[in-house]
Amino acid sequence: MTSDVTSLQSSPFLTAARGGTPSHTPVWFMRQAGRALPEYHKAREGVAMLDACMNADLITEITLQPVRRYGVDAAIFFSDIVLPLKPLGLDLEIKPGVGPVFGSPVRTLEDVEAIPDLTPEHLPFITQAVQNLTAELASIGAHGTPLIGFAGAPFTVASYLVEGGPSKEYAKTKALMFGAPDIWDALMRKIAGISATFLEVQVAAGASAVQLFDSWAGAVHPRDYERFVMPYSRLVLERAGALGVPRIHFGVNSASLLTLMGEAGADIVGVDWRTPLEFGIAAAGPDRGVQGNLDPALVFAPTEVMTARAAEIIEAGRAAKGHIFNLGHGVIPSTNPDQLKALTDFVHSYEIVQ
Ligand code: 1CP
Repeated sequence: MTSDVTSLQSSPFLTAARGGTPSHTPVWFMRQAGRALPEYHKAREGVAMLDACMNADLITEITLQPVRRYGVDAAIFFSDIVLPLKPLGLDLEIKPGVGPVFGSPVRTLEDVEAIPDLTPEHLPFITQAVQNLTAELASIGAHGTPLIGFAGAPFTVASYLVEGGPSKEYAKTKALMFGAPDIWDALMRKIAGISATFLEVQVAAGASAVQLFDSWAGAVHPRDYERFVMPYSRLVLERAGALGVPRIHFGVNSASLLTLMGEAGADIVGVDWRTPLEFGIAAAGPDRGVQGNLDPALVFAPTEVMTARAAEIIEAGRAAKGHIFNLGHGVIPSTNPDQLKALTDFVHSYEIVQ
């Protein structure tokens, strides 16, 4: 079956993302492409993560793998939140089992000013991969399958740049935030520009929704979020809003931030699994939809235990302006893909009663 852009707009994912009533609750999984899939390990054999993220053919293949296997309602572009910093010349590696590592952390105004601005010319492989993908995805599913573009929000990307790698306490990041607000402002503006351009390139090439990952924003107090984090995420979401695509905004441990994360400029607020979906719906307010939020560890329970919890989430989601089913954070690498297939089928077959 082939489909056009008009048909794609009536796909369950984009219908729910715009607050409409889809034929079934749409479902996709954060980090659905990647380590849980044997076909991913095969495709990545002998290829470093960042090299995979800069190879249009590999990006296309890896992005399509979970769509083929699970029949999810959306694809998420295979890349990483730090990827745009690589073509800018930063000393970046994504270390297996660790994550993004920067050889020269960014801590002074001179460090910030040395980071060039990102332009679409830095990302030809992204444009190529998105074009390949949207052409392929158009013929998957009754309406075609939408592609979600994504970027890292300034706080979460800053945490890697300032710490030099993954962190638990964000001590150096917060030291800069609280102690050197001028450097912090320059750094956050710089990253906001980079992340917004990354999203613009993906949407210009055919992505039909975007997700801004502020995975670690839950580490800050709401008042600090409002002052030191939200203005910069708003810059990114405003530029994405000008593109006319639905915007999803997600963070982990974000219960106290959900209202602010919505107000930063989201159409859909991502809810992590520690937060009851009803609470997330109330926090997002009547003008925004929600995404989430099954505990990613429930895939390790018997299938009927997992699906019973999924049913509760679908039921709760009916009170929202729109509900996109997802896990409450990324797929755990040791997940059995058969469980995600069973979960997708369950969500699709669960009857919507008006
Ligand atoms: O479905 C998908 O997998 C899409 C691709 C994707 C996405 C959306 C990857 C591939 N990374 C991301 C986003 C991302 N990257 C986030 C936000 C999502 C989240 O909260 O999980 C974050 C925080 C990162 C940073 C990152 N990159 C980490 C986390 C490190 C930490 O601080 O704990 C890790 C482990 C990576 C590497 C990475 N990115 C993606 C994959 C498949 C991997 C593993 C590398 C490999 O396979 O060798």
